Amino acid sequence: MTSSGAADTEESITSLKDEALAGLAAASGAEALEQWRVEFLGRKGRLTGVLRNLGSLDESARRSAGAAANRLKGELEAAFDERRTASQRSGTETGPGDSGRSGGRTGAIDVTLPGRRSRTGRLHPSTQMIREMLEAFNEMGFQTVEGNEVELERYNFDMLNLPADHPARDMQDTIWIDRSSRSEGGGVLLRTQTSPMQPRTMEKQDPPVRIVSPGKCFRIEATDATHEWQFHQVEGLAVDEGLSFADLKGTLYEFARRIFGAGRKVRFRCDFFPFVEPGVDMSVDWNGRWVEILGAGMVHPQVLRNVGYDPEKYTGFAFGVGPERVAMLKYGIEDIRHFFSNDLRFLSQF
Ligand code: FA5
Repeated sequence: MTSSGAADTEESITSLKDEALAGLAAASGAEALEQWRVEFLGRKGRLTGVLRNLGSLDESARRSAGAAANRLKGELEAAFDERRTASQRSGTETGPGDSGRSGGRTGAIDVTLPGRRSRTGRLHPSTQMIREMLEAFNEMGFQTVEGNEVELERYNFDMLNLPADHPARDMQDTIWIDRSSRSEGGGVLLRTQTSPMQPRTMEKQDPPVRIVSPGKCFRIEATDATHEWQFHQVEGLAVDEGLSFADLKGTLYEFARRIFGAGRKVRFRCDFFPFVEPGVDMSVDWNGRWVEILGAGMVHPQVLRNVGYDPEKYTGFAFGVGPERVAMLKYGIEDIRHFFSNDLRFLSQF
């Protein structure tokens, strides 16, 4: 081939370069970039075509045109890599309206799609209710103390005026952990109530006492809409000189007012618990039906004696409220078994 053939080849390399770079600048999205790569750098692409034609040039023309073509190849590859990286970084591989054409290719990002909302956790409804109840009592001057779920028989029963042969022990069917030393009051159990926190607190401090103690309780129960085998209680205890039944009623009325509002009807009735005298329970109106939420009473003189307090000098009142029952009444929950069934449809309402 003549030198004019060499000049033609070099000219076509230059115009190919201009065309390729303009095309690359205009290519938007992963698909367009890939089309460009196939057209200019692919095995059957236009640059390969130029390289193939070099064979028809004489040796010196072939050498210079070959060098120019190889230089262009390197330039185009570098420009392509740079363009692709920039496109991936800006997240516009699949630009607006491009998602249909790319057909959801792996790795394609459509920046126009709305973000996915991440699910956040929240406190269990029992925990929320317990915190609200504790806040009400804390504001009335009661201090929060924590107890153990695994408890000694001595505190769950004996110190509370419930000796081993007392028939009232059957009121709460117990889940035992170790019964081997029961006769000495040393049996170990899952607490059936939070009341063991009464003697535990009084053993440690002198009056005045004013505490609330939340926690889980366990009983062998035939479960139904208002009874679970595991549930929570919030225990309350106040001991001082001169406390009377009026203080107990005033405290619990105020508690009900804070939780349910002033309009809700509550009712006290006589009840029996071996560790109080007199004993009561308090119920709240639920669509014309009374639902019991707590047991309470004046601390029995024998319980005060058991911890070394003088019942001639000190009197006190105590109560045990069930937060699941309170939440049922407050939020209209029909069945207590929802609380521990771990169903997100229920739990996420709170
Ligand atoms: C007691 O457990 C006494 N310790 C309460 C008490 C404390 C009385 C201090 C006097 C002085 P009772 O078994 O009634 O009492 O339970 C008290 C409250 O716990 C009930 O009103 C109810 O709200 C809740 N509760 C009791 N058993 C269950 C259960 N199986 N499932 C759900 N909540 C329960």
